[in-house]
Amino acid sequence: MKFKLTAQDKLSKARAGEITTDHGVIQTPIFMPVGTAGTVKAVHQRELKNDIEAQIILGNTYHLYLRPGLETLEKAGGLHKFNGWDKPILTDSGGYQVYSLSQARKIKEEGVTFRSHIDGSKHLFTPEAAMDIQRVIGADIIMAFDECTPYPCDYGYARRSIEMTHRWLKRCCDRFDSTEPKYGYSQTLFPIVQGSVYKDLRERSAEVIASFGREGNAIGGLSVGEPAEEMYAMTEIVCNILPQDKPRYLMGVGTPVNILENIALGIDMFDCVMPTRNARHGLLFTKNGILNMRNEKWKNDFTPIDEDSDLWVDREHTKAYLRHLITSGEMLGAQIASLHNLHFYLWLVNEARQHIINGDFYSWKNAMVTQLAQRL
Ligand code: PRF
Repeated sequence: MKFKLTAQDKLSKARAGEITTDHGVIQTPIFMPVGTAGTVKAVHQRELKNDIEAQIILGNTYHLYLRPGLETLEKAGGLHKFNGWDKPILTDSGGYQVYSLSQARKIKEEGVTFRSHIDGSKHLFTPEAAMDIQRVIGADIIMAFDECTPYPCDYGYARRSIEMTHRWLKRCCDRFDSTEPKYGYSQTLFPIVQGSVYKDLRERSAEVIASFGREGNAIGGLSVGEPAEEMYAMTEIVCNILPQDKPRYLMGVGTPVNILENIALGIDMFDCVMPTRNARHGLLFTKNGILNMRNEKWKNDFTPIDEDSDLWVDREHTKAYLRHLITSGEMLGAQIASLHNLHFYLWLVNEARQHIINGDFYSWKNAMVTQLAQRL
C-alpha cells in the first residue's frame, strides 16, 4: 500500500490524498460503504461500481467467519473472488461486532469468547485468530483486534482497556508479519487508537499506535453515544499525534456533518451503516437535510426523488413512488433509497476533496454544515 498527500487545506487540518492498493487507487477523503456479510445491503456490486463509483467497500470478520465460513471463502479464492468486487476491500477485525452483536461474551487477556448471534454456537476470537481469518478473507486493508469501550466508560476501565488493546496489537503485528497473503496480492494492517473520551488516554494510545509504524492508523471507540463535541475533541488530539504521511481512518462515523467536521480535523477514511440502514427505514440524506419518505406529505408529490442529484434513480423516480415502495415494504424501496444515500455520501466526500484541492474547503464546509442541518 502507498499513500500520497495531494493537498492540504490552509485553514483546517483537512487533506486530500491517494491510497494505492493492489486492487486499485482510493482517493481520499473517502467514505466506504459497509458490506458486512460480503454484500452492501440492497446494492449490487455493479451499481456500486458504475452508478456511484464506490472505491472501496468494507466487510466484517465476525459475520464472514460465521457465514459463509472460512472454508468457503478460501475455496472461492478470497472475498473479492467470492462476491465479484475487484476493487479494494477493508475488513473490520471482529473487535467491535463481537461487542455489539454476540451474546454471552467474555473478554480476557487471551481474547474474547462469545456466542454466535445466528445459532448460539461458542467461539473464541484472539488477536492471532483475527489476523488468520482476515488473511483468509483477503481484504487489502485489515484491522487490528481491539476492545471498543462503551460510552460512558469509567476512567480506570478505559485505562486498563487501552493497555490490553496495545498488547493485543503487538500480538496482531507478530502474527501478521510472520504470515503471508494467500492470494498473491498484498495486505496491510491498520492499528486502532482507543481511550474513550479521556484526553490523556487518547494521547497515550495515539503515541503507542504511532510507534508501531504501520502503513495507516485508525481511531475507534468514538460515535458510541458521546456528544459530537467530545468526539471532535478526541479526533483532534489523536490527529495531532498520528503521523501526517499515513492515512487516518475514523471507524463507524457518522452523519454527513460528523464526516465534514472530522475531515476538517485530518481524517481521510470513514465507514458507517447510517446511509444504508437509514435508507431501509425510509430516511434519505440530501444537501438540504434528511427526508422521511414515510411522511404523508410525499403521497402525491410527483417531483423527482432528488432534483440536485445526477444519479439516475433520483431523476427517474418520483417521491410519491418511493414513498409507496417504502410504506409497502417493497424491496425496491430499500434498493433505491440505499443507492441514493450512498451516492450522497460519496458525492459529499468527493466535493470535500475537490474543495481541499481548490483551496476553499473551510468556507465550503461551514456553509455545507449549516445547509445540512436544515429541517425539512
Ligand atoms: N473498533 C473496531 N471497529 C469499530 C469501532 C471500534 O472501536 C467502531 C467505533 N465507532 C466502529 N467500528 N474494531
